[in-house]
Amino acid sequence: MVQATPTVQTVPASAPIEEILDILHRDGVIVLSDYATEEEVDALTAKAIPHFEKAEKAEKPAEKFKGFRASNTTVFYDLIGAVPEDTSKLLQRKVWHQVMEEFLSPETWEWYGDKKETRKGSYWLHTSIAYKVGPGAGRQVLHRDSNSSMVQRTGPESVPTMVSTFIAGVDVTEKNGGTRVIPGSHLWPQDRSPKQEDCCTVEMKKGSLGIWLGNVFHGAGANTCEEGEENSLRYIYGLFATSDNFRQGENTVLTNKPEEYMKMTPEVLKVLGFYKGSAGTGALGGKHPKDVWKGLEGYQGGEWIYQQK
Ligand SMILES: O=C(O)CCC(=O)C(=O)O
Ligand SMILES: [Fe+2]
Repeated sequence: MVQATPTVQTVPASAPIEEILDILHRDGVIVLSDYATEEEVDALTAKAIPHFEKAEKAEKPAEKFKGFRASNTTVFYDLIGAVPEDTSKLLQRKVWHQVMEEFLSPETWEWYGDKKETRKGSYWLHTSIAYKVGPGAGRQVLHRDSNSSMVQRTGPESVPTMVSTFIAGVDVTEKNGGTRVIPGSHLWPQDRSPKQEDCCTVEMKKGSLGIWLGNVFHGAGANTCEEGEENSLRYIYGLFATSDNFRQGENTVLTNKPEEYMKMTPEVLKVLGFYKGSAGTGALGGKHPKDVWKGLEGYQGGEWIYQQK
């Protein structure tokens, strides 16, 4: 049997929402062209560049090629904090919200006495991350973003806990390392591992929005451009969403003044939300909030009594 080559479908961001959702249900991935204007993304990139430079200066050489990210890749977290005005505009498009409403707002029901009560969930921003992927960058490991929620996927019946969206800051091509995805892999059994042969490239024009469900396998492609070639730096801006039940019952980091937190021990600060969670979530600029939040500047911490960091 001849295997059909997988492809990613591109439709205008103004296409009927039913069409967009049908494609996403079927393939788990789509590109929406003309999501943002060239001027909007150029303005964002101009403001992002100093933050990339700062991140590059802060990088320890040993960290450069290791871990989850591909080589020759600079990312900075908390894009909405770094470039608030331009980023928030990109979060205001109706279609973005319609997609999240569809995939991250599941209904759940439970017994209250002998009555069944149904509640509908909602979504919120998980992370906003800016990426600059340069010539020589290698392929990133194929992965599912939903794993950052640490809810065990069991198979096609597991709903995504995240949806990943990326605005193209330049024309994204196979040559500059466009993300490799496996359409349909959101419906795979859990024992099937991803292979590069199953992938195709998310190619998109500047200003497009690539969307994939958090349970779709994907990973950055290799950037085979020469230094200085047009579009050799692949700028993309990730706006990741998650179901809004992944949070504390009370927003405890807002309940006290900084001077009160300064007196608290590390284990108390941990349960209040000043440390990243076990999956890396709850970070501030990618770090433990207690290390970077201004209100805790100079915090000495003291002893961990009940648990280790
Ligand atoms: O760089 C890319 O194209 C994809 C990045 C990615 O998959 C991620 O950060 O989770
Ligand atoms: Fe990813």
